Amino acid sequence: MTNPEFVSADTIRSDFSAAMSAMYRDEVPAYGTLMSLVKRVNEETLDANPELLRRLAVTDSLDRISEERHGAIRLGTAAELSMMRRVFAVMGMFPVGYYDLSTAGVPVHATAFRPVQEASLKVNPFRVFTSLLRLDLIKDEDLRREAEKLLAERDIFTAGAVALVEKAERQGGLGQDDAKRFVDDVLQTFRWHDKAIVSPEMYARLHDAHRLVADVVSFKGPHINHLTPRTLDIDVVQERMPAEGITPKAIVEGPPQRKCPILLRQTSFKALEEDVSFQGEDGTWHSGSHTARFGEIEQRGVALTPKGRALYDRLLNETRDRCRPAADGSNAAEYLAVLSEVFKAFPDDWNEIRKQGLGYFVYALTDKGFSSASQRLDLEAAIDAGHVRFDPLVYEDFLPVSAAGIFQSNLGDDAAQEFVASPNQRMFERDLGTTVLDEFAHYAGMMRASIERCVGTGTTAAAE
Ligand code: OOG
Ligand code: NI
Repeated sequence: MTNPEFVSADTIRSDFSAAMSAMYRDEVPAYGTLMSLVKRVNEETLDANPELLRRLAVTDSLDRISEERHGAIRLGTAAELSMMRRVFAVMGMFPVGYYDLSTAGVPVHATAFRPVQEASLKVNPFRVFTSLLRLDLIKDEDLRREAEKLLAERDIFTAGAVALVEKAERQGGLGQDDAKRFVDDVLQTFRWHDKAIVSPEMYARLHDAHRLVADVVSFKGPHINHLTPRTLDIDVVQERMPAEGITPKAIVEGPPQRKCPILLRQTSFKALEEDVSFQGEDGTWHSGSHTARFGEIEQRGVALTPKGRALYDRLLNETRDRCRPAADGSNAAEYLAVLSEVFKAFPDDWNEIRKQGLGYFVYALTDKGFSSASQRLDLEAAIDAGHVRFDPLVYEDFLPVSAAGIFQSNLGDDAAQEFVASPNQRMFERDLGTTVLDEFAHYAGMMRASIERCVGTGTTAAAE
C-alpha cells in the first residue's frame, strides 16, 4: 500500500524537471533564449493549425508540450549507472531502449530513463538520455587504468541524495519535505563544475584519447550537457535561430519535413567553449577551457512499428549512401534534397501509415460511437462509420543515428574515430542492474489496450 502522505513520483519528476530547467537557464543563457523562441513558434503553429490543436486537445497532450524536455548525461562507471537508475525510479523514470553509439565513433552505450505509463507521460514526459563511457574501447591501457582510478575515487551523489533514495525504496515513497530535499540534493549531481579534478596534462591525455573521455573523467560529476524543449515546427525554429544570435548546426537530424511527422527530428547549436581551471601537480590552478554543453530542440512524430522503423532505416541509409552530410555543413542543401527525394517512399497520410502497419496509433470511441455502443462493428467499419477515431502515438524515445549526429557536431570532425562496432546490451544491463524495456513491445501494448477499450464498448476485432 502506498501511503497517501507520499508525494507522487509524477510530481517529483515534474518538480525536478522544472528545477533542472531553472538551473540550466542560469548556467547557459542561450537555453533561455531558445525556450522563448520555441514557446512563440509553438503558439503560432497552433494558431495556424486548428487540426493539430484538436488532435493534441483530444489526446490530452496539449498541456505537456510547454513543459516537455529531455536532457543528457554521460556516466563513468557501472556503480554510477546503477545508482542513477535508483534515483530516477523515485521520480517514476525507467530505462527504455538500448543505444549503441560505438558504431558512430562515440565510445558509449546508453539508455533513456523516462516515464512509461500513459497517465504519467501526460503529466510530464521528462526523459534523460544516459550514456555510460566504454573505457574498454580505449586502446591506451595505462590511460584506461588511470581513468578508472579517477572515476573510482569520485562520488557523484550527495550523501543526502543516497539516503533519500534508500528511504524511498524502504518506505515506498517520500513525504513532502523529503521530496523537496530529494529534488535539491539530486540536482547537485547535474551541476556544472568549473574546476576540473585533473591536471592540465591529464586532461590533454584524456582529450587526445577522445574528447568524450575527457568530458566524463575530468569532472566531479556528470553535468547535464543539454536540455531540449519540444517544438511543433522545428524548421521555423531552425530558420529563426540566427536572428536570436544562435547558430544552429547545418542540418536537422532525422526524417525530412512532412505533413505527418514520424519519429523524431532534432537540431542543436554548437557546444560553448567554457572556462575551466585545472590543478597542477604543485597545487596551483591553471586556466583552460572545455566544450561540452550545447542547446538542442526537437519535434516529435508518430512512433513507428518494426516494419515502419525498418523502412525508415532503409531510407535513411539510402540517403546517406548517396550523400553523407559533412560536419561543416558544406553539402547541407544537397543532403536535404536527397533526403526528401528518398523519403517520398514513406507514406505521408495518417490512415495510410496506419493501414500499412507502419506506425502505432491510439483508438478511442467518438461521441457517435458511444451513443451507438450496442451496434457491434469491426474496427475498420467502426472507423469508416465515424464511431472510432485514431490518433498517432507520440514517439517518446531517441534515434541512435541522430544522437550520433548530435554528439559529432559537438565534438568536431577530429573526434570521428573508428571503433569496432560492439553493441553489448548484456554488459550494459548487468551494469545497470536490470533489463531495459523494449520500446516496440511497449507501444504495441498501448495500442492494443486502446483497441480493447473500444471493443469493450462497441467494437469487435483487433488491428495490429
Ligand atoms: C547525448 C546525445 C543524445 C539525443 O537527443 O539524441 C541525445 C549526449 O550528447 O550526451 O540527447
Ligand atoms: Ni538530446
